[in-house]
Amino acid sequence: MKQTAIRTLVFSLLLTAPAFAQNPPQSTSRTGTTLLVDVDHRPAISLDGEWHTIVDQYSTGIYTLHQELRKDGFFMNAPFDPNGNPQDYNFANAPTLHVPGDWNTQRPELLYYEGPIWYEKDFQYIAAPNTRTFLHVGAANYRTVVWVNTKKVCEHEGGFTPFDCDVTAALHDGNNFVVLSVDSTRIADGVPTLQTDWWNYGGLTRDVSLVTVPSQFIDAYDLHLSRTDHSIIEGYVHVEGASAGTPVTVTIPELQAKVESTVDANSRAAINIPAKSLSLWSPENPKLYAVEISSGPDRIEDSIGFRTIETRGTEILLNGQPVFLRGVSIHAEAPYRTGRAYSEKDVETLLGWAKELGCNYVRLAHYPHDERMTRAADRLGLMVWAEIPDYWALQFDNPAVLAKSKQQLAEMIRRDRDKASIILWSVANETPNTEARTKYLTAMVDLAHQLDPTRLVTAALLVRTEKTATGSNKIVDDPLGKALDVIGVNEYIGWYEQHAEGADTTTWEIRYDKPLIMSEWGGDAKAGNHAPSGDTHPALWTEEYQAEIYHHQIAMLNKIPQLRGTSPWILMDFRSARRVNPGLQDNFNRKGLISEQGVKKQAFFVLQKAYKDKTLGKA
Ligand code: GCB
Repeated sequence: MKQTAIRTLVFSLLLTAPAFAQNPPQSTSRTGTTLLVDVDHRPAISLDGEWHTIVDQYSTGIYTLHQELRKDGFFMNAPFDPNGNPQDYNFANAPTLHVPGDWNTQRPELLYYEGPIWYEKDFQYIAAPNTRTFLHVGAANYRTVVWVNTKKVCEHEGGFTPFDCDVTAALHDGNNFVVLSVDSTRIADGVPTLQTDWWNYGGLTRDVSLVTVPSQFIDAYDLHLSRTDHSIIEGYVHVEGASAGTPVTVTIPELQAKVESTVDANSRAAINIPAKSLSLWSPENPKLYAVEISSGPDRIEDSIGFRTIETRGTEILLNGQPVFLRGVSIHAEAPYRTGRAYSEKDVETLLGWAKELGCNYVRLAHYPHDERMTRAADRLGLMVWAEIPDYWALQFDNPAVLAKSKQQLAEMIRRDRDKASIILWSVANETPNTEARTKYLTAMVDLAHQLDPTRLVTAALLVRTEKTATGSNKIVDDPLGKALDVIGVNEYIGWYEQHAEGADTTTWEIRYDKPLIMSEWGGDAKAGNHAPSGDTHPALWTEEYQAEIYHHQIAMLNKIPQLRGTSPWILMDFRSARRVNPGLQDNFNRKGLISEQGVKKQAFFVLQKAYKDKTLGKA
């Protein structure tokens, strides 16, 4: 079979250099038609575990001394022969790193490392007739090149979305090996770009597996509740490689529903399922249905909840009913051990804390989290704001960067469109208000709507402040607001501006007739750092002062009539290279309600009370 690397993921099969700054990839376009979905429900050979690794600070594995591309690079995985030609590497006895997992927290000497690291793993494989096999990478930060048995099979840019390389033609029966170069170098034209307020955890941060599918396989579907008729599930199934007329069957056993359809000339079958006694998904009733989709020899199973989400004026309507989002922002930082979160245990802990707070919603900042997180949100009944790392000052006038953002948005939507929990796609966080930015992000909003017309699109905006006689007036009029369904706003009254009491004299003017979510607010406290008892003016960085910020913010937020949700910053302290104040920060952003070691700060209980008593937001 001809080797066909996935066209939407492969920038160029000829381009072999992983030191990408010199070799910017061709811009990509995504159709999503040959990518795998629902991978966590498909049978797979896991390649998780120990991988041999080589830290390659100078990209020696790819470049000669004159910076030419090597033909005998590390991707050849040549066996070391002490009597042969001198060879500067030897995967066979190279130290290992665990996959999944960032490299920074696995070896003390890699904590600050940014650059390329090579990964190698041997595995056994026996081909099955009429199938295709993909190497699935859950996420690799930031740029990755993959070789199988010395053949280059794909490249991917973007640290938080999955990719699947077609490795069918590169594999043979018996012993095989895969070599990946993962380069975490921050680049100006990357998404995100050079500055972020989180740790640049590098490596194969999520699961890696081999997934074999029939040569004609289900590669995309969208099954959702009709907004106009709550007794109809509608959508489509796409079968890669299927010619017009190929049958598709969708079954929901619990509803005794079985629908047969056929694909059209675009390999896509329209689906319409009458579902009268449907139990709708909501935080109070996170009902998921087992759904089976089959076409020819391919069959997949999924767990899907059915609900609608829309806006009416300044209301957010879940299943037609107004809803208030009681939330918290969460980074994919692993509790207790630190590092990138990836396991069921990480997810259980983080979302368990969100439930304990009384949340019905979480903002998964600032990039797509592990799929376990959105699956768990589905099961636990947490509505989700899902985001791509269009963060701060991207190169908004660079079309190649826009292509990267679009690719990441498409990958996120492709992976997660089957999750009822996700109600909001966010296209950006705190971007500068410039014409180039507005044009760029409006294109992103349009793409989100086009790829998924069933959900709402948002972004976290910055606000303008005007002084008033008694305090200040916050004006929300960022022109990007025109394109959004829901306006997100970040503000830090009591931390980056004014004292906590400043919230009492702040008024809000929202110049959009749309729902508003206060997507960030809060302040830092070092767990265990307390003000003296009876201190009526606790100092910054104490738990008491952080709690005070929460008290004043809650009172202020309740006065904003069109407020429909909040996700204060943030559930847990997280590692950040920008936070270098010794003794207080030590490379952690301390705005967590909980420390990275699981210690709850006073503000946790302030917010918990407001959420549980429903004294923040409408009941
Ligand atoms: C923000 C950013 C967030 C930062 C936070 C902070 O507005 O969106 O990523 O971590 O402020 O702590 O400054």
